[in-house]
Amino acid sequence: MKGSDHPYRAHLQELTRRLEACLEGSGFNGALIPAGRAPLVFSDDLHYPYRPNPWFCQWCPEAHPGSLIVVGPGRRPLLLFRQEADYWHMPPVTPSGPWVPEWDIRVVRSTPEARNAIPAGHYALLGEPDPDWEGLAVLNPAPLLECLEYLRARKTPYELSCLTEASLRAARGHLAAEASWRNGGSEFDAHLAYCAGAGQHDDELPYRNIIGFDRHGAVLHYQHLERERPAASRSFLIDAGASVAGYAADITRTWAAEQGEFADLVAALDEIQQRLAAGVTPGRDFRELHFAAHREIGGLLVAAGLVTCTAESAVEAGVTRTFFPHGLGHLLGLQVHDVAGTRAEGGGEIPRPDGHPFLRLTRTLEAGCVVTIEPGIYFIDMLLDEARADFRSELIAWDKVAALYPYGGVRIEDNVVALAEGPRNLTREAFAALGA
Ligand SMILES: [Mn+2]
Repeated sequence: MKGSDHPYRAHLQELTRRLEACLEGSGFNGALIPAGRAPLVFSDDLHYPYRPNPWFCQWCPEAHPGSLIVVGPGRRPLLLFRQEADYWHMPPVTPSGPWVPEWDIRVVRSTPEARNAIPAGHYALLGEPDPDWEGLAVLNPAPLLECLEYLRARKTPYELSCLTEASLRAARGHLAAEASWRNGGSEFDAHLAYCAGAGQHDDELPYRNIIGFDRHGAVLHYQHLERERPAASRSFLIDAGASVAGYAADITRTWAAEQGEFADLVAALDEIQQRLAAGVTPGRDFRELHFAAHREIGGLLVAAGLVTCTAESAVEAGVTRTFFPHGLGHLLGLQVHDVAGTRAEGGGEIPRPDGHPFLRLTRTLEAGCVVTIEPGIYFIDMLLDEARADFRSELIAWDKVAALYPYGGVRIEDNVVALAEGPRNLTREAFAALGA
């Protein structure tokens, strides 16, 4: 593709329009956006992993520590590309992607050189406070940041292509990790297989892999990787993503070792997940989709014999929240839980519904919004104990809970784009492209 018709060009134009609209009346004539740096560990000369500033990634596909961009209406974007004179590390290679012709790129060797290269102007700075850039700009003015955050939910075709690539990478990792589990690997082995399959190491992944066998599947953000393989593993839950040019995939799959009640539960939840994903359309209030998930899960609890009441009573009594205690999904993009999920247009918050404190997305979907759809059913000690201690106890079939308890839980999570012509499921597309 030639530079001139690359979707990046239209993306850059859209970002410039958004910035201009959000700057209106502010008195600023542009923004400085640093790529960020990796902080030093206390009393050490080693750094924490580098996590680039997402605002930088949105404008510029190649983020390296110490770089800075200058953007604003009516000006060509300027990249001050930091190439330190350094024989301890490999300096970043001067960029050459299809986005390069759209930029003025100036290589800088030091902070003073970068500061001197910034054209005169009244700027806002978007990013972490950093002594390197002190005194040059107003740090993160709230009205500007809120305006830009709100708009970030609408993805451009360029952003959708990055998210599509990220899903493909993640799907390759998922297939490799599943194979490792089926072939007798430990949680740690599955993690290594995932990284090899996705072609990314830990610091490149958008979040730490959640890889849980058996009961570990009941820990929503299970953070360990057991080195020992259990004698026999009956279930495998993996929540793992990948990133491309700063854009994240966020995918969960759950596998049963053998046919039986747990495999049936996984299959039934998969059907529910796909029905909910079909509801990702412009104009849909995500809170309503979250409630639809509760009604679906109520039906599944009845069908699986896990409750002794009707689906409606399971929802009303809060029993569905015992088994499904998190939100249906969240915005996805430059951050895995992308910004402004509860932000109203023009400012203010759209409240979470009572009793649903963990729902990260309360907005009405627009064309180009990318969300996760991730219903789950878990057997979590803390929540089961709470339910056992009150009126919910008689609504739950405890013998069935005991039978499924050793499997931990099920979550199925896809990344879905709301589009006028109907939802696009990036995750199912990626697995299908790999023949899975
Ligand atoms: Mn997620």
